[in-house]
Amino acid sequence: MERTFLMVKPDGVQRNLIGDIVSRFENKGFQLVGAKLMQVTEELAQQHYGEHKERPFFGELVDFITSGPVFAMVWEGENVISTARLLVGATNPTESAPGTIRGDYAVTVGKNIIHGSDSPESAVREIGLFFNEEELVSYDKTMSTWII
Ligand code: RTP
Ligand code: MG
Repeated sequence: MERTFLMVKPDGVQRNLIGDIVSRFENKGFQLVGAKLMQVTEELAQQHYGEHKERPFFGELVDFITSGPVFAMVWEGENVISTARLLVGATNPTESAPGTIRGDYAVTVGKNIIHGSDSPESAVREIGLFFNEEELVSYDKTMSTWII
């Protein structure tokens, strides 16, 4: 089953959007397999956003993502990588459609609430950067005896 890495950025945590964002992915039908509130270090930020290190906004991006706690998550499901990007919305909130997370909550590209892996390769790389294997849980909700 496919997995992706999603992260509520410091602006989303500060604006109390963790619950809403988790609900959107639960309601869609995806399964949470790992999550934690954490402070991103400068080193982790530079690794995570390494592909942008030559871009003029790289310094601001690293400063922003380390400015407060983030909520890091791994979600599992059919086509979850591309579908999660649809739910996240376009990078620039001036272009993200209403109904998407960025379309509903963000106004500026530098503070766009949430990160989502953009490919299977990115998902594997980012999950490995943020989580140890023992922090991820595979489980089958249909086997839960307390709801039978
Ligand atoms: P993310 O990696 O955060 O999920 O965002 P994304 O794939 O939609 O966009 P990406 O191209 O990977 O850019 C990473 C983040 O850099 C900031 N950005 N600023 N000032 C600018 O022109 C600019 N362009 C990108 C955004 O916060 C974007 O999420
Ligand atoms: Mg990206």
